Amino acid sequence: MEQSWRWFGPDDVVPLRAIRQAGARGVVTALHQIPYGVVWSEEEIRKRQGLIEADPEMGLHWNVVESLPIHERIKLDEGDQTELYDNYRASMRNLAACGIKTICYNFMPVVDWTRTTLYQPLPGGGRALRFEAYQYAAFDCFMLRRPGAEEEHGAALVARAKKWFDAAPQSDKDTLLSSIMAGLPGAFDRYDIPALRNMLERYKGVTPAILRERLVKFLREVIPLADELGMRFAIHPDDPPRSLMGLPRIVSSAEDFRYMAAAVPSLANGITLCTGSLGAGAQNDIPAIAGEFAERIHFVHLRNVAKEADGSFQEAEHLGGDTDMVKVVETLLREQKRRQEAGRADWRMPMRPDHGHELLDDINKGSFPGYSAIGRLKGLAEIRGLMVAISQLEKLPL
Ligand code: DNO
Repeated sequence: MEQSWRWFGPDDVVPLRAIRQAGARGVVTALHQIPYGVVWSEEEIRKRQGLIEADPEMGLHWNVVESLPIHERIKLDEGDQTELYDNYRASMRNLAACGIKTICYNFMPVVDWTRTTLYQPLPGGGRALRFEAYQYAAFDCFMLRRPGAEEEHGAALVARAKKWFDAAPQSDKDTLLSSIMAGLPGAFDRYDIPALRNMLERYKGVTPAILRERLVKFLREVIPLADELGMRFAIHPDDPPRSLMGLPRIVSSAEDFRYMAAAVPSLANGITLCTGSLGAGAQNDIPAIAGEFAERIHFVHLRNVAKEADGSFQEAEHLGGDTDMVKVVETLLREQKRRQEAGRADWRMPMRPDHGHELLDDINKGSFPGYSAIGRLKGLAEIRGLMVAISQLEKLPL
């Protein structure tokens, strides 16, 4: 696999040289400074590419865009979207002209990945991302005060949530809100409670079936051009793979991928296999999903989570947690071999270690939540070890 690393651009406290030291060559990035819906010009793309490739000795290159974001009005199917689609396709053409052809994106309404705790202490002083079900219920029921939320969460969780909410100082509630909002990269679209309520209102009546239709509409607007340009789209699954704040989420299971593939069969309509996002859902068997959709996997995020009975989960070590990473990696290496034998020049899949614990000198460095240097370096090193072992034992190309 093509070992890669997410870089948030010049403002990322984890510099490009850390990527090289961690042993990756592929750089996964986005022009986070450009507002959603605005064209990524070839000039801006080349500028970023220039930074990444400035030192030829490091041998880094920009291999995946994560993400080319979809404007909320497309998910809302609001107003005339012609210009948004024209701009999106213009960005695709500009990226393709620069040789960048793998696009990661998501179709989560309002929020992206969502946690309640960004700094859960680990034994020995590390820190992890965590989703605590009763705190999320407290947010939904008593901070957002969403009608119907209490019934959805169930009595036991609501009772625990209420106890927490009544005792917690305002500063803890503020931290909870900012933790829940932390998943939106870049400087745009972070909401406070009134703005969130307003967004939820705009999604009122949007069922999963309706959102699915909108996703298919988006795919029909972009996948034909992706085919023409030789680009690959890789949808990122919902994280966590369940409805949040009553919003529909439609990229959470094998069934959802089946629906997408049937609606727009081109292989350019592919997926990002994010083992951590999918792995937080009890409905998902990750090695089985990797096997079933192997030919559509254009990008891989490897990470593990440990689930708890009440719906809470915590980010585990990359080879710990509930997902059988050995099986997943073996399945992916087999798919690579199949692609190689089919004569595809780009048979190697871009892979990045997703999220890492904050470890040792990571603490208080100001890296983006989940994107510490040492934690991810450890994750990548463990996965690399696994890849090499499987490749040698099973005679599969790395
Ligand atoms: C979280 C990331 C996601 C991902 C987007 C892709 O750490 O994996 O935020 O970048 O959902 O569009």
